[in-house]
This record gives sequence, C-alpha cells and structure tokens, in this order.
Amino acid sequence: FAYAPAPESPAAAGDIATSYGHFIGGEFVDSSGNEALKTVNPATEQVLAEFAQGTEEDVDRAVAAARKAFADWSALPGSERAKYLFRIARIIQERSRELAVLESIDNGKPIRETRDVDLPLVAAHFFYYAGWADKLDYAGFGPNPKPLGVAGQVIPWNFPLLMLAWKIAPALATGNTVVLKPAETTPLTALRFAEICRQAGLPKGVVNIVTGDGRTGAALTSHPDVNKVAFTGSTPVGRAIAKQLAGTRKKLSLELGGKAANIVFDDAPIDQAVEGIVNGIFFNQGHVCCAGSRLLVQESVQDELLDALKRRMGTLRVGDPLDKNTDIGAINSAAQLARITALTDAGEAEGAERWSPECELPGTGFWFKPTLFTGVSQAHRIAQEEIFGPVLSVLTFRTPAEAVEKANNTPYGLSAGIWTEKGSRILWMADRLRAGVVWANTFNKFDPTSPFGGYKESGYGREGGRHGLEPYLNVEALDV
Ligand code: TXE
Repeated sequence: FAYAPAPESPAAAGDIATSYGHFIGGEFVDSSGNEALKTVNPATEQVLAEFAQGTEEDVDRAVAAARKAFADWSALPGSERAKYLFRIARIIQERSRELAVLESIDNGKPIRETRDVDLPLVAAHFFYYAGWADKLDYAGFGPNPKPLGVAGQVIPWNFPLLMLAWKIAPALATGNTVVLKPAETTPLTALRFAEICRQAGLPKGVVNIVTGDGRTGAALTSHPDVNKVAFTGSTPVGRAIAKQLAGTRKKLSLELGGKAANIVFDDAPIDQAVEGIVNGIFFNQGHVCCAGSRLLVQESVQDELLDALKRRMGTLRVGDPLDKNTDIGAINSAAQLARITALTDAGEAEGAERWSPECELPGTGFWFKPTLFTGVSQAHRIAQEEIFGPVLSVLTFRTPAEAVEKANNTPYGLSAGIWTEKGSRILWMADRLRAGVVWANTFNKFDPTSPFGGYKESGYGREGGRHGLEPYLNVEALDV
C-alpha cells in the first residue's frame, strides 16, 4: 500500500491558465462580476487555477447567445449537425491523453479510469448521437420532432467530462443550443471542451459554458428564456429545482442519487462476484450515483464471500491519481471527505462493524480508505443514505423475495446488480427490482446506446440511447 508519488505532469494536461472566464458566443470572456473561485488538485491540495463565479448577468449573456444561435442551428439539416458532432468526437479522441490527465488532476480519479473509461465513453457519446442527428424522424417520436430551444444544463463533479457529453451530445443532435454549468470543484475539462468546440468550427453560441457554484446554477435553471433544464446532482438540489420550475413551461429531467444493491446468490461464481463488488463500490472512489454501495449476500455464502472480498480489498492501491497502478484516487473535495466521514461515523455509532485493510494514506490531499461495514441493519443511515465514497454496507438475505424487498427498501431506484448462474432467477429479480438499470453478472457497465435513469428519488427522464433524445424534443402529431 505504499504511496509512491509520481511526478505531477500538468504539461501532459496541456497549458493550464492561471485564471479563466466563461465561454459565451464562441469567445472566452470575462465575468461581469469580480468574484473568483479556485479549483484544487485534490491529491495535493495545490491550486490549479482560478475561475469566474458566474453572475446573473453572465448567465443572461450566455442564454442570449444560445437563443441567437438557436435559429440557424435548429434549421440546419440533421446531417450537417451530425458533421459537427462527429468532428467533436474525433478531436476528443485525438486529445484524449491531455483531457484524461487534466480530468485526473482536477477530479482526483485514477488515470487508468479517465484514460480507459471516461474518455472513450465521452467520444462514444458524441459518435452515437451524431448518428441520430439525421434520423430523428425514425426515432419513434412522430414524423418531425422539434427541438425545444435553449437547454440549461447543470452537472456534478464525479464524471465532469462524461456528464458534459451525456448532456451536450443529445441536445445538439436534436437541434437545441446549450448553456452548461460545470461543478465548482471540476471546471477545467468543460473549459477545455469549449476550445474543442472552437476547433471543430461549431457555430458561435451553440455551446456556452458558464462557471460558478450553485448560485450560478440557480440563475441558469431559473432563467426565463431557458426552455429545458437537465440536472445531475444531489437529491435536495434536484428537488429544489423541481419546485422552482413548477408552473413554468420548462421541461425538466433529473438524475439524482442512488443506493444500489449488489445481490449475490449462493450459486454465483465467488471470484467473479468479488470483482463485480469491488468495481461496483471502489470504481471512481465510490463517487458514482449507481455505485453498488449495498452488498446483499445470501446467508449461506456470507463467510466465504466476505473472506474473499477482504483479501481482494487488501490488494487495492490507494494513492496518486496519475500513477497508472492506482486503483483508488483522491476524494474530490474536503467537503465530500467530510460527508463521507460523518456518515461512516454514524455507521459506527449505530452499531455496525467497520473494517478496512491496512493502508497508508498520503499526508496531503483528501483520502479515504476502502471501507466495509458488516452487521448493518436496514434502518441504519449507511443502508439508506448515499455515502458517495469508497464505503460498502453489507446486509444478508435468505430467499430471492427477501433480497428484492431489501434491495427496494431505500428512497432511491437507480441501479441494481444480480450475481447468479440461474437465468430464470435473473429475469424474476429484474422484473421486481425498482431500478432504472439492472446488471446481471456485471456492474457499472455503461454504453451510449443504453438508457440510464432512475425510479423514485433517483429522478426522472432517461439519458443515453434513443430514450435520451426525448427530453430534448417536442413530439408532434401530424394529420393531413
Ligand atoms: O451536490 P450538488 P454536491 C450527491 C452525493 C454527494 C452529494 C452532495 O451524495 O455527496 O450529492 O454533492 C449545482 N441550483 N451527488 O454538494 O450541490 C452545483 O454547483 C442549481 C450525487 O456536490 O447537487 C453542481 O454543479 N444548481 C450526484 C451541481 O449542482 C445547483 C452527483 C451538483 O452539486 C444548485 C453529485 C442550485 N440551487 C452529487 N446548488 C449524482 N447523481 O451522480 C448546487 N448546484
């Protein structure tokens, strides 16, 4: 577990400016205000850059630029819009090393993940939705579905560039224009994406990036000239946005938290299940809305599975995100570390038993050991609330019906995993699990062709696949 700091290489991330403004109407512009925020490398606590706290006036300018661009952009033939999306996808591929390093130093996630998971998926989303742009008549939404107008999009910090791709690619393919606000701890790759829009020759104002914290987000989602709001983030903020938008004509899609169960039956291949559990909760430090944060294990294999899981957890390397051997990087911010610490303290206080492998953490930066809680009851906070960190709560069950009941017993319903050799049991379970995505004998498998979204407090609307087009379209019936 020794932490071997690899040399930091901002050079590989391209030049990082000392301060950034917004990207509005195809230009990098100063904010109308003078408040600046700082983004830090969570592995070193070093300041990477300052960026603007977007004001209401900045948001207004960005929405006006998007509105102005909408007329021409929405009138372009789909095949022309597709060319821009294909171009953006190819540039992302060409610049993927630079983007992966930049993402890892701004977010804290291991370079192996940004390089092999985030960046390929980002490009894949642009390629996939480029393919839809000239086929919207055949998407199943009527003969001539129309774009909504200006989309105001607010994204979180856990997959900064991937969440941007999930939001921007379908919006542009359907002929909408965009104002996007990245999270305040991870603005750098969104600003780099603005450069890519310029490189691709995207018409001015089709994509605008305004940085800042929740105040800027609220100014965007409440702006009267925004037609569509898409939000990914915490459930309380999602709820506040839904209240704010009630009674307006804006369309809203929300992708919020989760508390997924990874359900392991006694016939599952144990080694494979252990890999799936580890990937389910330790991928991206557990900062994943669909993370398998609850393990539901059939009682008869509990001891065998937990022994194997602990052995595997003992091999995880925690440390420098830029070291390609790292499995678990830095926690994204001091605030998130405090949230994880508070919830795990609550777990102990409520009587659950805590375990972590021996693990040496770096002296500076924000870190959390891979952690396992056993003796967890359904009423415990660590079984109900999203921890959003590398923390797994273990519960047990005897029958498939009990597994379903426990899996569904949280306010959330984003994803679930089933581990069994029995195909009929997979289908029986999937039918009863109230989760937008059910994985069987795999976990955290993402694909741009597949719709993603939640039940209950995990939100509404779907992103990805053909369904991901619908939140950006007006469906019209045509009778002649
Ligand atoms: O979320 P926020 P935070 C969960 C996770 C995490 C917790 C808190 O459990 O521990 O939320 O994270 C913008 N109007 N998820 O505080 O505040 C904000 O600037 C409009 C799960 O980071 O929701 C940022 O861009 N926008 C989740 C974005 O919302 C507002 C991913 C998310 O920040 C706003 C992230 C407002 N009033 C956290 N207030 C997932 N579903 O994956 C804030 N924002």
